[in-house]
Amino acid sequence: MFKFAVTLSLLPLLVAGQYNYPPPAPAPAQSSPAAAAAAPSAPASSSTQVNIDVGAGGNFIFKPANVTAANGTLVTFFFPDGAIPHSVTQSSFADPCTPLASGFDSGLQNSKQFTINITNDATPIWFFCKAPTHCGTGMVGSINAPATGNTFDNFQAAAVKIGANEVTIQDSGFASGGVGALATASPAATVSASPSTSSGSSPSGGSGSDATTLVVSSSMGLVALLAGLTLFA
Ligand SMILES: *[C@@H]1O[C@H](CO)[C@@H](O)[C@H](O)[C@H]1NC(C)=O
Ligand SMILES: *[C@@H]1O[C@H](CO)[C@@H](O)[C@H](O)[C@H]1NC(C)=O
Ligand SMILES: *[C@@H]1O[C@H](CO)[C@@H](O)[C@H](O)[C@H]1NC(C)=O
Ligand SMILES: [Cu+2]
Repeated sequence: MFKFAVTLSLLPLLVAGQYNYPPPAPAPAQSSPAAAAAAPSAPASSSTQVNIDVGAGGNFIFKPANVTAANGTLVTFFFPDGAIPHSVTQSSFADPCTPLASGFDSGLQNSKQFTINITNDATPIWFFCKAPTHCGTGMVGSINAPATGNTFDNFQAAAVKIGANEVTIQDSGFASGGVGALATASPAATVSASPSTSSGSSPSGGSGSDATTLVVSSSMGLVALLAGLTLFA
């Protein structure tokens, strides 16, 4: 009888151990990543525009080639007039010259502009030009690439390493979608010239990207732009 009573008295402890009772305080649940992500902290109305010249100066480059763009930023690529068509085709860090499944693709273009909308600035976006031989000579670009590790420089070096072994990618025109950025409209006739043509930014991007960033909703942004342009004057 005494033994039975002891066994009964242990029951709550056993139950507690098995079902982890009492439950943890609700505080950790409120600060979970899911709850943090759902918090309406990020302004949805960021109206930033970034312009990138495709094949700037007749070279097989994107200019700038490495930019930072927050969620909601519209990144517009300008394809110049000229005999050589280029493309903006999403790829991956691991395979610079291979289209990413469900990635965006402008298709080979001339005299057009093409815009993507950044939807996840926490994910680097890698892209290349699918015109034969262009990627293997380093015609690649990145958005929100990290400063260390998988950097833009390492991405471009990987493309150049592929070099003449680049596999020719068939052009099937515009593909909507994208990972980390969305393309919703096919390339359209150019309606505004890219200001980056005269910015003198370096081909590899870097600090030059600041000069082509227009924060349209903020006068501070314009001041920053003017300051950036002054640096190149
Ligand atoms: C860009 O995408 C965001 C959602 O990710 C949306 O709220 C915004 O309206 C889009 N901007 C344009 C110009 O389509
Ligand atoms: C941008 O959007 C992505 C996807 O919703 C989110 O994971 C990320 O935290 C957002 N970035 C910022 C700075 O809010
Ligand atoms: C590319 O841009 C990122 C910011 O998005 C910056 O941190 C990085 O240093 C740049 N890399 C190169 C090689 O310019
Ligand atoms: Cu090209």
